[in-house]
Amino acid sequence: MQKLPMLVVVTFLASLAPGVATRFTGPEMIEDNGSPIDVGYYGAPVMFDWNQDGAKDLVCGQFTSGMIRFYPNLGPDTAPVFNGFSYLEADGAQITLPSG
Ligand SMILES: [Ca+2]
Repeated sequence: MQKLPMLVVVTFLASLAPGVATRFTGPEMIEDNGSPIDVGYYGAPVMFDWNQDGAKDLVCGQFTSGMIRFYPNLGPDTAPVFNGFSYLEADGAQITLPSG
């Protein structure tokens, strides 16, 4: 089965101020250390400051084995930088969800 790279982010170019039109640009590949991130299908990525360092990180499911990847953001929210991931754990065990 051929996997598709995770194609996600639509760049948000607008102020959230009332009355200001929101503009979107085309999709961009999210990269980890210079290579597109590939989690298979149904990744459901979320940007959230998981490690509470002030920068939004990437948390994303992975089709194979149903594990959840955590990519800490090493850059600013406006230009995130990812360099590796770990799997989320609870009580010392990797979190897994039912997967196909
Ligand atoms: Ca963070």
